[in-house]
Amino acid sequence: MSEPLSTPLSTESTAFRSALEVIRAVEPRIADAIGQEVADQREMLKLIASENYASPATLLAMGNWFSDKYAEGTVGRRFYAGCRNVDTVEALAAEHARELFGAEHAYAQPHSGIDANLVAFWAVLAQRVEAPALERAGVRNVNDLSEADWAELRQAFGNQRMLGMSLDAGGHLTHGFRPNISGKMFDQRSYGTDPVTGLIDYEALRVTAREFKPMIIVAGYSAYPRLVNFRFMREIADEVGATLMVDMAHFAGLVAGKVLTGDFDPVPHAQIVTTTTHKSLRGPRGGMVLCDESLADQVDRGCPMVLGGPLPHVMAAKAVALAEARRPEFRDYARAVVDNARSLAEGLMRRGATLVTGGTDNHLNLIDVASSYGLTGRQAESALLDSGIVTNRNAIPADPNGAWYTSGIRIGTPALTTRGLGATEMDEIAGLIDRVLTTTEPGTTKKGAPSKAQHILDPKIADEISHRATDLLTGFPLYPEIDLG
Ligand code: DSN
Repeated sequence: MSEPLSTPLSTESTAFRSALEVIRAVEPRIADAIGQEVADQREMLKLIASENYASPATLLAMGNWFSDKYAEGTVGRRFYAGCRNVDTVEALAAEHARELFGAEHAYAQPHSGIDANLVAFWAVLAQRVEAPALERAGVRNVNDLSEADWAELRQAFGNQRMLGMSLDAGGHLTHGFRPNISGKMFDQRSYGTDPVTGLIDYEALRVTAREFKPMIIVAGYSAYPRLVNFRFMREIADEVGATLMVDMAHFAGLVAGKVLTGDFDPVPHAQIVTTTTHKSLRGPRGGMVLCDESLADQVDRGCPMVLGGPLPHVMAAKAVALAEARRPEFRDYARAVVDNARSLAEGLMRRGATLVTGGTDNHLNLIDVASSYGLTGRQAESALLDSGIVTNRNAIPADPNGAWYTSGIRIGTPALTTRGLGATEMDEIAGLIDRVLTTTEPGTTKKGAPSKAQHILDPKIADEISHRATDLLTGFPLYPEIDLG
């Protein structure tokens, strides 16, 4: 009798298995941690709006010899010799980004979103503060300024204004808030949302901009479930002489996938656009800057201006992910992300949950768990995690529980959409979330006082939901092409 034929391992399985074997031979605990992380990600319902799953090609592109190369500077203008292959990689990443987003210029080096924003801030400061100072002094380089002119320029750098979206309306810490370096660099003022509709109040923004006269207006968010009209924002910026910067980290995948077009596509409207590459764009962990030609030279000075040595292996992965995002199927993906967020919203609201703004137009929803379920965001987040559902707490506008405990839970669909879940599954997930939150109660401190952190959830319910979440996911395997053995 002949032996049964075993199915040959896929190329991806062989690649990842071999990599783990090589790592295991040196530090088995790291190989175990990597294997465990894949297992955890496969089992959990991942609804963190800023997370996703990069493709095997993107992940593999990061583990290579480019990690061993220094390449300060940028393509064709390096401070190190021997960068021809890094130049190839960085130029390709930038080319894919320009083509994908229709941008005049792209800079693929930032290591993260914070870094991308810092590159952008300093590019604008260089264009609007440094360049005129050099011109006035009749020199080309800051090293040629007199001590007095240099002191004056340094004062001027620290004396500029920025207008950004308030944190509780969904803005980001790097948009001028004091705990972040942007808040220490700029005199910041915030714009918010209408207390009734929850939508950005553009007229109030215009009034604030006229009065405050910022040098930079920052648009973009990490917890706002609606569209932003970037044409309006540019009009306001032009009216007050501000540069419009858009941080599209959260919704870059929706721009790439042509779900956000026209007034809602930031690239044709803003002078400078920053992003991360690992959220809805589904690339490796990192950042990127797009800009018009007038800022290109300043942006390219990001390293060594504010960035440490580039990570060429990550730029290689960015190039791969951007090439994937240029394929027609990425548009289907981006559309499905938004459709799924809407299905989740409808499922939650039908069951009685209150959503900030009453729904969503993008990849995320914000549940007001305080008014819907009498919980803080911290309690809801922990109860959901006990039940195998990974979300994160988030402040809501005028949050009575502050930025630490919060009253909101932010849920996003980019990751589960990558796994192939659709409207039916979203409705079931809405039911699981609602069941966890309706059966969770606020807990108490050890001394019996009310606590904003502790929660009470019957472990049997948590187990039941957790099992259902895992069962649901077995129909949508993460990396079906990879068998780690
Ligand atoms: N940490 C990201 C998010 O979760 O929105 C933004 O920096």
